[in-house]
Amino acid sequence: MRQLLLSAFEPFAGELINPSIEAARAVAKLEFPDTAVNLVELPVERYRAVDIAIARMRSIEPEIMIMLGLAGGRFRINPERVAINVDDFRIPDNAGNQPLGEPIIADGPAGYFSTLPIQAIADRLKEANVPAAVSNTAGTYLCNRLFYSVMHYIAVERVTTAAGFIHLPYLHEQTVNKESELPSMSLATIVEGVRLAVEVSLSPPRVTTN
Ligand code: PCA
Repeated sequence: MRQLLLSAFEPFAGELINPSIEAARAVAKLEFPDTAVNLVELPVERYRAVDIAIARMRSIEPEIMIMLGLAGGRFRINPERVAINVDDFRIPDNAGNQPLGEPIIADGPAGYFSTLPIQAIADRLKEANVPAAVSNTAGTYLCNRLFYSVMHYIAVERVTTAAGFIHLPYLHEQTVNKESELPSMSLATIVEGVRLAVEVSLSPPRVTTN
């Protein structure tokens, strides 16, 4: 069996839901040929999130790791190109941590690129009428920190996991009662997008342009 690990975050910033958990739970129940889809649900906490994710990676040794998170305000599903070595939290995390302009790993490289077929994922989603685009910034909050930390672990320990991060828009139920105009997507569309991202990651096209 091929092992795939999906990670997702609990709600944060006063929200009651996080599309990443809702979508990951749904996709983890689907069947993919010869593949076990494992799910790790993470707290929105600076240190514990990374510790829990890497502990699961050590035990599962996944061939593919797809990290999911919410980026409220995004219009499309965004496979992220790059993680950067900065913690700069606009708001405190769920444990009250709010680092401002600190490196994630002192003396670590400035950044890491996703090793998922990000352009092929975006293209496949669009083909299926799921709005998607490669994004060139995962921000400087916990999603970027998790993404950077996982890529650093892979680099330093020389494991062969292909890994990357995908940001998701708000769900409709998160925006209907907000005062400002915000983009949102249905859970069904997000689930279909994540399902297709898993499918493409399991059999990437031979030639990919990252
Ligand atoms: N999104 C946040 C962290 C948790 C989540 O789902 C982010 O984009 O950093």
